[in-house]
Amino acid sequence: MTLFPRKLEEWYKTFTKEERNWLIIALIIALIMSTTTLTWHALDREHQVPVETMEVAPDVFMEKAMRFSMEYAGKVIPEGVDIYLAGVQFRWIPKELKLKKGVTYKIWISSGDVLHGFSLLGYDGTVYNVMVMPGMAYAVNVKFDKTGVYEIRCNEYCGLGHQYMIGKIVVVE
Ligand SMILES: [Cu+2]
Repeated sequence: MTLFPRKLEEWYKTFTKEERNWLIIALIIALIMSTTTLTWHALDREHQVPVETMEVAPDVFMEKAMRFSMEYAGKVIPEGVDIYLAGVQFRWIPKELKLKKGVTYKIWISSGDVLHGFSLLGYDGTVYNVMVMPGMAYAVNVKFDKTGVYEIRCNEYCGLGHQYMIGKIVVVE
């Protein structure tokens, strides 16, 4: 079989009407998405996720989270105390955080082993999503305006027990 090079006209065809219309629609969507993203970034500084990052060895962070977990087990975490939350196959340490309503807390999140995801959904539609990489800690500022129980879910597939990786935030008066 012999291959013949194609002529330039065979490669470059002018747009059909449908192709041109789709291109215009795609450009409009891209424009709307970039505008809303930039506007949100400028207007809502408090909900930027994460607000801070730092490098940390997984075992060092795990120890911090374990110590924090033991110190505040069953207790309401006071205002101004930084929270340390570690994701590890297949649980969160601590598995439950008791927080006060209306108080802004800084939660440091990291992983003790593989890649995890921190996903927190609020009743008011607030969503926090952070990718949790081992070796990095991410700070997220959270504030709850309503009491109740909020779930922390791992949103990055991390192994066979991934679906059981559910933490809890209990917000009290
Ligand atoms: Cu997971």
